[in-house]
Amino acid sequence: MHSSEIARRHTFAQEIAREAGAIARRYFEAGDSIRATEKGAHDLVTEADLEIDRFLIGRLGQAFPGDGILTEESGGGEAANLWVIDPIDGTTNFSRRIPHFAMSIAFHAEGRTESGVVYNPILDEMFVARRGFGATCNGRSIRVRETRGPTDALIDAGYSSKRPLVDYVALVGRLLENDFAFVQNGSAAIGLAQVACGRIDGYCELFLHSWDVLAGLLLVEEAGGWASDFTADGGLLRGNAVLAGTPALREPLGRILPLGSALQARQGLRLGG
Ligand code: LIP
Repeated sequence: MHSSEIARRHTFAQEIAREAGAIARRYFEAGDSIRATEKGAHDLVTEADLEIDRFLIGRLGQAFPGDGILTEESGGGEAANLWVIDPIDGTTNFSRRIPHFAMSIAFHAEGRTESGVVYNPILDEMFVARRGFGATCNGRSIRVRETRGPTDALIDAGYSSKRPLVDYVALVGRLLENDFAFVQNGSAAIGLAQVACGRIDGYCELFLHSWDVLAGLLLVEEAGGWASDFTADGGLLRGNAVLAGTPALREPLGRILPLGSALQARQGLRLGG
């Protein structure tokens, strides 16, 4: 795709992320409780997720009728030019009015992510990356942190109920055994954006979908970090484990979650015990 066509989509993604953010803020700031439905254990959807999903699909369908769209709430399939969207990443936080959630919008063309936008509408933080053009937050260039090593590193280790609990316990046990500190903040998109801007040093989770991570992974790469090849082995549609961090942590984090076991994890083979 010609660079000017990618640039047009990159700018548009930021516009609609901000508009979608206004919808989320309306629910977040309204007095009454945010109604949520359980899709599974610790896996919620709210009326705001569905309204924003419809809104983004509508805007993109009008502006780029030939592009494919894959979203958490409406699904979708593969396409040469594909929008990969999570209307609200961190829905549990959102439903509890914890300002740690975001719209995540990625544009994936000919097998790689070209543009990524992660927008936290409550903190009004617009994280943006375009392949080959670096990463920014609210227009200011961002870089990953210069981590010295595990004893200096803070990792966001996301928990997914889609994998055996014993594997998550083993994962955080290995982080602690290897001198890492960890948090679990409930949004992969924001977790990866925080790696990109140097607030934390790494992100790992045993299973996620592409709509949770594609935009965030490009942010990390364009901010000087590294990220696992999430779309390997059909990860774009089937999901995958995710690992990302600062350069100094590539080897120690890779030992804790060997990407091989990522494949094992997706096939339900056990990490722990
Ligand atoms: C969430 C992810 C988070 C994970 C949660 C959930 P959602 O996405 O961002 O990393 O730990 O289980 O999958 O469901 O809020 O879009």
